[in-house]
Amino acid sequence: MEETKKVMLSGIQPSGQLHIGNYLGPLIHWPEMIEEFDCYFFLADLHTLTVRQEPAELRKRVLTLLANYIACGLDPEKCTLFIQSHVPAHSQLAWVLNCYTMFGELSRMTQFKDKSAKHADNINAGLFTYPVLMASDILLYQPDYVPVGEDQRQHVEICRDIANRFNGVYGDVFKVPEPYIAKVGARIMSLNAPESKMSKSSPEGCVFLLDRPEDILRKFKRAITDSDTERCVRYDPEHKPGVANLMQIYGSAAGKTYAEIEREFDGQGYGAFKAAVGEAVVEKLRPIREETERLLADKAYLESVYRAGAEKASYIAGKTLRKVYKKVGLLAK
Ligand code: ATP
Ligand code: LTN
Repeated sequence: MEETKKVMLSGIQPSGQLHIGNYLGPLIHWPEMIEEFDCYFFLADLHTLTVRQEPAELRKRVLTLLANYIACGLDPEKCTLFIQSHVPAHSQLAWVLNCYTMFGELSRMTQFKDKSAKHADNINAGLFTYPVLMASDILLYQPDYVPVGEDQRQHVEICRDIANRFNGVYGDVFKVPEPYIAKVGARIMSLNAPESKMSKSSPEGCVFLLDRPEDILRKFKRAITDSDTERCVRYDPEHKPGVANLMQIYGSAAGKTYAEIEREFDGQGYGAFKAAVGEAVVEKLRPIREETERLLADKAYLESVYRAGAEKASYIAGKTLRKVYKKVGLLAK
């Protein structure tokens, strides 16, 4: 039975603190998946080097993200949790795949365009070839599905293109994976600018997983709703994007449908609604924050988790890498 399980893999960059977009989008669904799939979840630390990092800060963020993963319900006994840079095969496959990826297709990536506009003083080659490293992360483990938020769809698509191109030359070396994108929560918007997605790089509109309850309540109290005259809670993302975003957050955090939320706040203003969303998020995040703090106090345990994860991941990744090296004609040692 064990061998027939489908494989799932995903990763998050330790580029800042996790926010509720990362959580309510992809991460919240991962714990259910570990029961059904053979899951690999990793921390994409090499990817964060595309933007300048403060070394001590980065090391701290990696441990915090690992603790967050476990606190969110990723039991290391039931899935493989590891750190990207601990498995050298990721960088090794990335070099080979760089030679099977076209300049033109990388130039069309929206994340590259966005990030190079944002970091105009540091448009490095790593930022450009980011999707090739991501394709390597994925293809090494031959997954069936890659659960991510909507903004990563294009990266999974280019990974499929690279895999198909390689398979076209050398036979079925890579499984071609599917993106796996949740419907609700796939795109949580910023609380103070509901037209842009909540993003670590714009911390002002973010609610972080480790925020204190009073800060969370304050952030929701100040959240932008809408300037329309009809001040009622109704799901209408086009005309009421601020309210729709809060409904999305409330729906995921409290497990309610939009119709239920509309009924609950029928005849009430935005004040009561925003307070309720804040409360629901505080309650949802409380156990995660407490467990993360507990885990961070136990460095020896975290170390044992990422060491065991690296060993398991390296074994699988090594098999795929050896196959690729052989196919392209590198002499085995
Ligand atoms: P950055 O600002 O550095 O780009 P980010 O906040 O967008 O970071 P990532 O580390 O790029 O977060 O994303 C981690 C995962 O969370 C990805 O699967 C991504 O699709 C998802 N994600 C990021 N932001 C949101 C959001 N606002 N709503 C839903 N999912 C999101
Ligand atoms: N690019 C992703 C992080 C990431 C990833 C991956 C996700 C790196 N490698 C492989 C899924 C599979 C991001 O910025 N969220």
